[in-house]
Amino acid sequence: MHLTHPDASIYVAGHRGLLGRALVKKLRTHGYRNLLLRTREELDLRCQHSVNSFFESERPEFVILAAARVGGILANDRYPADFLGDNLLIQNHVLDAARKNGVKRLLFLGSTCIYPREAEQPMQETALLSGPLEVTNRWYAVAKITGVVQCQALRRQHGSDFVTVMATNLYGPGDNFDLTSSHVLPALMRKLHEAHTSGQKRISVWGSGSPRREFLYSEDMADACVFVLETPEEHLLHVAPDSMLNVGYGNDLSIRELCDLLQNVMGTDCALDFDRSKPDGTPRKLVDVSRLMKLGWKAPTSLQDGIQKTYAWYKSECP
Ligand code: GFB
Repeated sequence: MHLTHPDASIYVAGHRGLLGRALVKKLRTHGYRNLLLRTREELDLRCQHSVNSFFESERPEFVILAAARVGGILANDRYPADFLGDNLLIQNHVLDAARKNGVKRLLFLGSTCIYPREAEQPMQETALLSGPLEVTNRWYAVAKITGVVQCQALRRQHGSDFVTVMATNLYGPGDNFDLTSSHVLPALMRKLHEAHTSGQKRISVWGSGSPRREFLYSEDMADACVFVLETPEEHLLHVAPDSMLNVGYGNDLSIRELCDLLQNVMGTDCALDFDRSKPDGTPRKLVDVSRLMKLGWKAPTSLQDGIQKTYAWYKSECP
């Protein structure tokens, strides 16, 4: 059942993360005033007992599962057991409790790394499980694939209205700017800013610069999530019979081109040193967004504008 009422109770799991904070802002803008929010300290989603107690006492009507252990290419490689294990625990507990407590619709956040490394571009939802995964993030990918397939299984066996959205690489205000665990866009933004302000004027860019990535502004992703929650089930399943929807910007660029765009928007002029001892990861992962476009949603924020907004936030929060 889709979201219609401003008093519907909506549990946003992971509301302090990059997407979670954008979701809370977007839901409030849309007039939803009954949001259930718990920090990690208040509710450890890796603990099944705590998750069950929370669902039994609060009985959320709608759930957005945006809580996950996430990170960039190096963090995925360094902490494979956490990326696989923590994500499996979180999603198993939440999906099970949501099903048992009659949640009306749940939105599960997948990722475009669930698709095979050599999937045809742009990648369609039907590419799921059609070939081998990229090695640098297969731990995380296996966990997310399990979540997507579990949502499909719960729908099939129990009729649960659980929908999955596959987010491309997100960026925006509140992102992780830590240089060892972050994704590429915030890492390069910070490196350029610090090199520019310190007068050092050179930055290290991991890999060859040739991999291509698609970037989506976090507030656009939040907008897509609310749009999907508000879409009637029959429309949604007509377009997405497997209840999977890719969410992307619609085009991609190489890491070298991303550096040029960042420099342009940020007004920096640094030399780039490509560090080929670091992995490139998947060569390309552009998603096919035609399902969501058919339903009537398209990302409104250009990469240039999104970078501008993110940089303004970065300068105000981390000067
Ligand atoms: O964003 P990123 O860490 O992860 O890296 P993925 C994207 C590309 O940017 C890789 C290069 O080719 C990196 O080598 N890169 C260049 C850098 N300089 C840097 C830098 O300073 N920091 C970082 N982090 N990268 C992630 C997955 O894959 O995508 C996650 O690891 C998830 O599990 C996420 O799926 C959406 O795009 O390769």
